[in-house]
Amino acid sequence: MKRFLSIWMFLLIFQPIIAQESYIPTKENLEARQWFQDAKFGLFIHWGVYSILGDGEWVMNNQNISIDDYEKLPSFFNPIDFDADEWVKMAKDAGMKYITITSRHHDGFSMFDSQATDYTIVKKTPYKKDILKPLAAACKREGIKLFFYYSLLDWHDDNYFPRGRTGTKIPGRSDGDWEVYIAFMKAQLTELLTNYGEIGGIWFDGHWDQKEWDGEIFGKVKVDWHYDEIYKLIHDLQPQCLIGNNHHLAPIEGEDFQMFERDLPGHNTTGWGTDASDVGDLPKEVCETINGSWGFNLKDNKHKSEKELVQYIVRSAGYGSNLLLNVGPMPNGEIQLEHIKSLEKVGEWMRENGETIYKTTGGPVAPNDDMAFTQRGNTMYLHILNDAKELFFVENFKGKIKSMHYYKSKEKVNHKISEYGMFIEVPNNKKDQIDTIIEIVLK
Ligand code: H79
Repeated sequence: MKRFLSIWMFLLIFQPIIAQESYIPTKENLEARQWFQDAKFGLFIHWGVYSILGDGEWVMNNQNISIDDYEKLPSFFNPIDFDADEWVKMAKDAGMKYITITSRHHDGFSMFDSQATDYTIVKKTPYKKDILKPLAAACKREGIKLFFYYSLLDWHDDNYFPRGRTGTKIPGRSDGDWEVYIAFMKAQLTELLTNYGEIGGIWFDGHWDQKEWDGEIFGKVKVDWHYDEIYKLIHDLQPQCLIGNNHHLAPIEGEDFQMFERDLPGHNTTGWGTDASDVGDLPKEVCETINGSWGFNLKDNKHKSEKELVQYIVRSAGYGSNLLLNVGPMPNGEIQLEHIKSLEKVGEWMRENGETIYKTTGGPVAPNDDMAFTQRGNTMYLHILNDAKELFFVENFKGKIKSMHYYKSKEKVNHKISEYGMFIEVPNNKKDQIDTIIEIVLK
């Protein structure tokens, strides 16, 4: 009896993940996946009332700000300098093809007009305007696709109950009803997929909040996220809309792309990321910050250099993945000058070298410290990323070479192929500090 009870309780506590079963992506969806796979570079935007405090998007949890205190923030949020066209143009000039913005982060505050809650930018801020509306319009004008980040976890809504492993010390939270919370999310997702035209995708985050975690490995999920209903709802409303979920697991049925937070696919340097064995076949996206923070952080000066940013695009592409590069706009609606400048430089690089990135797949050899390969048809692009060496070796290089020259100068590249692989000589005077690109045309 005891044993029976414990199995029963186990099943009650650890719900299996129920996905959108027998999901067959539509033609529009498959085309959208191909578009996504080709896009290679997007802008992530973390913006919310937390930006006011200049301490990142986790500030409510990190400083244990009570519900009552946090609710004062919207009354100060008045981003009079927000200009959707400027953001979209900045992204486009940087060579980005899409924008993913936080419609609602873990603090539970909706940055859009929602009838499902009063806790929104329209109803609670002096600004009173939906920011997704002008952004959607600007994106449409400029041919940039718009994706919505949507948090599954919520530190503000009592109905996010049972609570997860984070936000537990935030004062003022009460018990609520999980099923009501699921219905709320479905209502909001319906709004997001009805009121803003065609949406590129939904980017879920927070699943891991409901996973057991002993500091080293994750256990089972404690709740039923109703992904079967949520994913079906999204695909029914907009079949082309790509679903990604930052759960750090292998893709679940119903998802259309797989994302990797702050790690290249197959790497798990954070310790809580996706295992190499869970990397699937869906289009991939790596996300990373332009400094060290997602939401605006006043004291974060770890701005990545042009070289670091470009090389991360190249390495991501070498894994066949997009890079979703994040900025955290300031509370006035402007993006930090340092970041605007960095993106301008990246844009210059992409204009000159984008041919070696866009519409490519990962190359035949996985990226390493020295290099990354991208490939399109019979052409391979070998990106030399280590400017401290002159001799390079590509292990197990296979393929018959028709021509091999520097992408920029068109000069021939000294190389030798043996049964072990290819030796390449890149003398210092031929090198580019950021990326020496070699074009290899195969027979
Ligand atoms: O939106 C940005 C972040 O706010 C969000 N995802 C990006 C895109 C994010 N939230 N958390 N994380 C990323 C990583 C957090 C990991 C931890 Fe944990 C939460 C470490 C400890 C608590 C994971 C969950 C490991 C244990 C529990």
